[in-house]
Amino acid sequence: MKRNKLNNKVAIILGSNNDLKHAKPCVEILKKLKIKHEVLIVSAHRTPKRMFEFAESAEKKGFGVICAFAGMSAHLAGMVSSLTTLPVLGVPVESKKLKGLDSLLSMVMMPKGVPIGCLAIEGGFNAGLLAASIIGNYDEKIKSNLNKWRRLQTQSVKKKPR
Ligand code: RP5
Repeated sequence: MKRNKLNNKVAIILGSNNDLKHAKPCVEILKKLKIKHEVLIVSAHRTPKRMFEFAESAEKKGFGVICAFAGMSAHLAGMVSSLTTLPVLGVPVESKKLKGLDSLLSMVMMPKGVPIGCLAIEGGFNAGLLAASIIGNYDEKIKSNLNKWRRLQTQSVKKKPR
């Protein structure tokens, strides 16, 4: 129970500085829902020790969800998930040559035993919303912010096309 009170932060980790633009929609919705978050560059293959340290300490640092953005042979989300039992949401980044299909398949086909929640290619906004749902399970304020946001979305849908 103690953990529930503390672990209300979302970590957004990027496989590369070049992934930052793809994570912007995630940051945007987390800000809107007033969810504490940190954005960090953690590359599975370029900074493996940093990745290890990040994953091992994430829970202690108050993170409740990890959103991992990576492209191409995108093993970041799976590798981080192998080192923590926090929920890890993987967002496949659109790559130049294969348009993100490489990233998607790398993430979505995690073998049995170490799961990640895989979003759509460029699904950063939904990753933020899903992170809010997870944190909302034990943080009433976030739950209420998310419910309000959903109500506004529903209200914004016109009955007739213009
Ligand atoms: C992955 O490889 C990153 O997530 C990035 O999407 C992709 C290409 O990285 P850069 O060469 O652009 O740094 O590690």
